[in-house]
Amino acid sequence: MSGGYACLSVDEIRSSIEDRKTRVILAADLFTVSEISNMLHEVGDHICMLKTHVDGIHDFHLDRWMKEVVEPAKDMGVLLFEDRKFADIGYVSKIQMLGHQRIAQWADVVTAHRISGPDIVDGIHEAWRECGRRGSVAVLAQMSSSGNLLDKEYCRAVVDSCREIEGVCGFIGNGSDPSNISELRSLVGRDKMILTPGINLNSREARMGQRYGHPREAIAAGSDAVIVGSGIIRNREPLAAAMKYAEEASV
Ligand code: 6AU
Repeated sequence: MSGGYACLSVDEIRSSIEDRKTRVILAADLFTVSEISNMLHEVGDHICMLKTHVDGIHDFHLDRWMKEVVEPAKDMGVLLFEDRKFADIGYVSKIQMLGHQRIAQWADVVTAHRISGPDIVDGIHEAWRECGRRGSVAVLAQMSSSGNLLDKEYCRAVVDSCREIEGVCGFIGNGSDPSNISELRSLVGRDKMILTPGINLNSREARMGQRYGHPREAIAAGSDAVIVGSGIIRNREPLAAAMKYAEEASV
């Protein structure tokens, strides 16, 4: 318990990843519930979490979402990771968790920025508690996009202020540069996770300021799991691509 709420612990999340035998988190940046459901069914055996941006889904409908995405993912043992990047005050983050997409009802992990203060973590957990559920927050310590403002000093302040918070399972670290991951790991220690976007076997696929690194280098530098979107979902053969990323990200 922390701040009066029960959390999904780092150990529980790490053991769920181990059970799945893959360190690939799928960034399912697709536009309809069916596309996401179909992708989950296609590559589900090779991923440990399904990362979503529900606010980007054109036909989002909660009943369909629960039936076609959440229930199958749970049956597979795949954790649901909503990358909402909460950044508001604690109370507003809570109401966003409980808003029309009902993130608190189905997400196991959500992302948040630390910029507004540590109460954002409490707000998010209050929403889970009101739904009778547990989850955990991954806080952005670095970003993969070029020109971002999360510099070394900010990164250190994020880690120092969140390392002891039980409701935080870990940090988002930049996969496009393995030295960023090594530095983050030395700040974080072993007790929290590092989840790593900005991963693609083909760095030329980067667009709109995204930057990419290699999955094997990110894991070797200390990442717990890599977040892969385009490398799998835009591949002509998503299943073969997911298998390849899972193999490259194995230790
Ligand atoms: O592999 P991509 O480039 O197609 O997709 C990358 C995914 C997207 C981004 O929202 C997300 O990773 N992402 C994140 C997070 C928190 O996951 C942080 C970041 O710094 N960069 C980034 O691309 O769904």
